[in-house]
Amino acid sequence: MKIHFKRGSLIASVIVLLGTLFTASPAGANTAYENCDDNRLCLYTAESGQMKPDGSGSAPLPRTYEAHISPPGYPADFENATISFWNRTGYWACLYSESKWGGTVQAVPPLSKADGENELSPAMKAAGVSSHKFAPSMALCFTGYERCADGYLCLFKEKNGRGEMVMLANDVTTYAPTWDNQVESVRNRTDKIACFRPGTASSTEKWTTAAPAATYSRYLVHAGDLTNLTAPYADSISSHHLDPNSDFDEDCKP
Ligand SMILES: [Ca+2]
Ligand SMILES: [Ca+2]
Repeated sequence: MKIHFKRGSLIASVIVLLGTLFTASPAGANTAYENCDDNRLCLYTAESGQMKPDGSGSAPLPRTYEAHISPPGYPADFENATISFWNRTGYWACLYSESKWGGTVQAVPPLSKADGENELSPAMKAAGVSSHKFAPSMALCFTGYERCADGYLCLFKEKNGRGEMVMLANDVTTYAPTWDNQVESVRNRTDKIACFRPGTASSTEKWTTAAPAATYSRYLVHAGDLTNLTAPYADSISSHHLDPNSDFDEDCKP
């Protein structure tokens, strides 16, 4: 009887202690890094895994994403609203200051919180987190070329295949105003040579370089290649055609 009585007291004490723990925080407040399940990236609107009160009286929930969901942007209430994060996935979480994985980059290591050296950077705080993706390595946070599907010529508005992308399968004689003179990198996953022009298909415009002094009517990106565009081609191409490469001496000739 004595033994049973002692066990009973011990269990009762533990229950009282647990009760104390669970009722410790006042209603409506939230403690650090709550509501983040395993294998999720959780984005919080205040420092150290806290959520900014939303005026409803109950604690708002963080935004949480499974490791296969890499959104090009967030709903209005979460746009530029991230202040801290918990990456509970096994991937690097790549945070971007612009939508469509553009702008400033912050690579968050797997299984890390926004503490110490992993704090959201001042640059990112100023510009605001606007999109994210998951990557198997830190380096892959700094490129977006993987989005280009096989068989397409892909144009990107930022260097390294980042920012807005368009995938094309055919010749384009005149780029739309939203793309004209705005391409900064290219990936060619067609089986043809991509021949970029400084003007429209019918234009006689040429690029000129000073050292060496030369003029170019085409800029070539071979099948399977990817590249950043440098001067004078960056932010300058206005049309392209795809050359089947059946006549080596005549590649991309006007
Ligand atoms: Ca932003
Ligand atoms: Ca142009």
